[in-house]
Amino acid sequence: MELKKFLEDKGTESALIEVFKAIEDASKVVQSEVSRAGLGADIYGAKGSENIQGEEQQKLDVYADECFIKEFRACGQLAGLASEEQDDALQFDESLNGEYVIMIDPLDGSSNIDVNVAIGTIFAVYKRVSEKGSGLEEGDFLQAGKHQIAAGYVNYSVSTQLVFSTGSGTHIFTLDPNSGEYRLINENVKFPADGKVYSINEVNLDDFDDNLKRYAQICKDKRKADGKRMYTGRYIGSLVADFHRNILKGGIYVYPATVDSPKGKLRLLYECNPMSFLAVNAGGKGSDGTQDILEIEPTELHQRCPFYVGSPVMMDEALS
Ligand code: AHM
Ligand code: MG
Repeated sequence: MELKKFLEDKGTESALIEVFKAIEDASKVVQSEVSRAGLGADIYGAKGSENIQGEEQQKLDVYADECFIKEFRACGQLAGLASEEQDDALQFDESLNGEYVIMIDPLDGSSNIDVNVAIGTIFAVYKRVSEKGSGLEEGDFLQAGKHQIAAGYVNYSVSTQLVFSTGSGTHIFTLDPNSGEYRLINENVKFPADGKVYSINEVNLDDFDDNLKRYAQICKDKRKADGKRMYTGRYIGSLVADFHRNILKGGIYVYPATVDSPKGKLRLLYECNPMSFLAVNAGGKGSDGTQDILEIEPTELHQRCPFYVGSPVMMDEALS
């Protein structure tokens, strides 16, 4: 089944279906560019600029950001956007009657672009809190994750997949290269209750607090009845790809506070919130180590936080 029909059948508001159309269209353009990257086209490498977080921007980061902004501006239902690659939130003056705002990480996993490893686009949609037709306010963007009305990601990998939730289940669509359409392949995907994968950048182990060090050790020590190890480590370094594997196979992803990133590395608004929304809608959990991610009241656009997300049994063990 195609995306538009699926959303219509679910009774999705027509304005939100138009937002999904914009995501669909922009992701196809980005997918096409990503797939040309291996041909030696001049799209690999650094752009020579930094984003507001002091991170070097890759050419594809900037390209993806421009593609999504162009489609979102044209869509007419979005009054504005916040992006990892934009210092400040953007207001779309031509669409102030739009009732939604969107947050994006246009190309997550930037360090993997040049080495042909999976990368992704992450998005989160909210109803604006300010009056339709008026200018946007800070509060439109600084909403707790529990107020998301839709969230998802596009995983540009062996195939390109769109994974999203509008608040009732998490669904997977695959881009069919023949028809150029996203097709439903997995409705109501469920995080396996338990898993065997733990995904964490262990080079930071010395920086972890004692509880997390202990959890990492438990993961290494745990054995099944036959003496074989219970868990295995898998860490791609693209949140989208690590999350995608874990939602299908069962597992936990952790990016805690470290010396290099004392508040954690990942951004609450366009990384942790949407991934937690997807996890919760698939029976998983998302936490900053002490509280539910979706309950955090943001104070800054590019706010970072420690992030734990995954299968419920593994999450409960890690958090305990
Ligand atoms: P990015 O949005 O700049 O690509 O950074 C986020 C990425 C995540 O996709 C990934 O899980 C993490 O950073 C990897 O960081 P590290 O290399 O420190 O393990
Ligand atoms: Mg990212």
